[in-house]
Amino acid sequence: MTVRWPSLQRCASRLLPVAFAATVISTGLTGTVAPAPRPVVEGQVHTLAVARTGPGWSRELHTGQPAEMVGLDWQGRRAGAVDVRARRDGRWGPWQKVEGDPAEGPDSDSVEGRGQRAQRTTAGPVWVGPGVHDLQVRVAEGQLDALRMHTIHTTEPAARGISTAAAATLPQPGIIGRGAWGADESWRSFAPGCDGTPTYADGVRYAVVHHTVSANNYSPAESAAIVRGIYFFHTHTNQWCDIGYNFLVDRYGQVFEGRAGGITSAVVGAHAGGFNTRSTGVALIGDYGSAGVPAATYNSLRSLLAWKLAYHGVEPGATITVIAGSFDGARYPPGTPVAVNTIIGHRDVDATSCPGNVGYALLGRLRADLRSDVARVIGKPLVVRNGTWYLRPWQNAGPALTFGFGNVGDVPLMCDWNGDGIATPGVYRRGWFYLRNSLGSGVADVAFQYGDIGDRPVCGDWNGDGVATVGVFRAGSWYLRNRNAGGRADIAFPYGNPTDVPVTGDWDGDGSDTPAVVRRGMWHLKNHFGAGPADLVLSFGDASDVPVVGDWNGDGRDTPGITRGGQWYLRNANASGVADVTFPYGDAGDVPRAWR
Ligand SMILES: [Ca+2]
Ligand SMILES: [Ca+2]
Ligand SMILES: [Ca+2]
Ligand SMILES: [Ca+2]
Repeated sequence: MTVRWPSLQRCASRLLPVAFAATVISTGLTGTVAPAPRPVVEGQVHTLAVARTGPGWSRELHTGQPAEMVGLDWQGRRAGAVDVRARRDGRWGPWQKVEGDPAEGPDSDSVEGRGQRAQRTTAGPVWVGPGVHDLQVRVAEGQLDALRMHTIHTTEPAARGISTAAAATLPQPGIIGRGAWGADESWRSFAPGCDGTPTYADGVRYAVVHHTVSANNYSPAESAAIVRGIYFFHTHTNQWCDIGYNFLVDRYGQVFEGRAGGITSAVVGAHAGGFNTRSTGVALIGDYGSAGVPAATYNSLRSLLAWKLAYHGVEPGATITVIAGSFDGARYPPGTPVAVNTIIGHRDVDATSCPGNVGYALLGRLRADLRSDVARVIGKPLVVRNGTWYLRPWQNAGPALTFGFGNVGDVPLMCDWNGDGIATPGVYRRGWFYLRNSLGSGVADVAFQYGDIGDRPVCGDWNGDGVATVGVFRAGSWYLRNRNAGGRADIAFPYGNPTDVPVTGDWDGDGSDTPAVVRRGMWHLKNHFGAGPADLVLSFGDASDVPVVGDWNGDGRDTPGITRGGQWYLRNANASGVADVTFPYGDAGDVPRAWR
């Protein structure tokens, strides 16, 4: 059987598979995979022709080493396509079209974009099924010089247990790490100029969705072998320093870590020429030119991007301006400002049809879904200035909701006083708390006396019942109430020095808020109430910064932030390190808080 495909269905790796009769499993397969024996991945290079070949040329090849994936390359930066088919049990399977893609790859001024590798065009790799020894190749399009075939033997070593990720707010989805899918880390220094060191950008601003254009007829157990095959091809044939994509999602909803460097970091990939810096590239394993995207794939892509974009403070669906990097054959010359959505398909920035017409058509729904996913749960900045509150709808964008509550000199608080899931304002004024249960100007819904002049007020859900209540910090001791009413402290203990800044948060995500003190840029976190040492000490900010706590990425854990002269620096981990998100909002002298 010969199936012809419209040439529009190209993509990043230019593989056009034929069969896509996969059985889609809709139950949650997303999860983590236990470490397994090191899998086998081996490659062979076969010279098919030393001179120029064109349409009509074909050749059969017997490989001693079994092959599961096949890629090709030829001399020069030149478009072309090759059909490949495999013989199994004495019968030839259908032809698969494999297209060369000059649009995929690293920016040309990067280490992996320079040199000899740019002089050849690569195509693939495509999945041909397990244990193939006999292959046939024919040129479908183009005049191809010095055509070579790369066969990749990539086996699945053992069955692996898959556990389902726990649901919370915007939790990190189960991601199969490089160790779990069997990445051979030595390949990151295989190509000339590659020393295994990832390249980082100063943040992630948008996501680029791809499809691998490899076949759709693989089993869940074969996905890791496909990822290893793509990794092998990208490092050994394309001569990149790692797999091009930052993440890969299979037809069954399994998510794989792509390029090394840390899933929470802004790792620069090689997936969208000229647009690799400050983007994260996610490849759907399969061909979505005409085949539908399985629900499991969509759901995992949605969970992955909700988590990843929230981590970097990206507003889903917003339009931003990015600057095109250098890339040979680029759609936009280097330095061109390009307006892009924060969730785009590869075709939006490069000359490619990636991620396929069906994949591309899903992006509108994906943007809307992610917008509501993320807006609901992330911590957003607010500042209070002379009794006026300015609440921003996104971390780095949007007009503020503005209203007055309290007076100059009041200490602002932002907590969920009635347990309806929405934080609203409160102020502390000389031993009195004034709490409001809605956003907007108006009188206090609750007012009571608790504490004394000079105390520093705090709020939080100390007992995990969903309702936030007040407390005060006085001379190194904490006095916490479990009701929003006057009376004696329910919890009292010494913790910190009188000059420390008291803050509170759910540092461990267990649903209850606990204290911390900030002392000259050092955060001393406690996960329970009582005297004694901190559970965790981390460094974030300087002595003159103003601490502000929030669940900035909506994953259920509060983490540090600081403001410094109107600039916000947010961290999404309770560990020392640099800011994950930074943006300007407000002025020096404003009191910063988080809301959601
Ligand atoms: Ca509330
Ligand atoms: Ca409570
Ligand atoms: Ca907690
Ligand atoms: Ca968080």
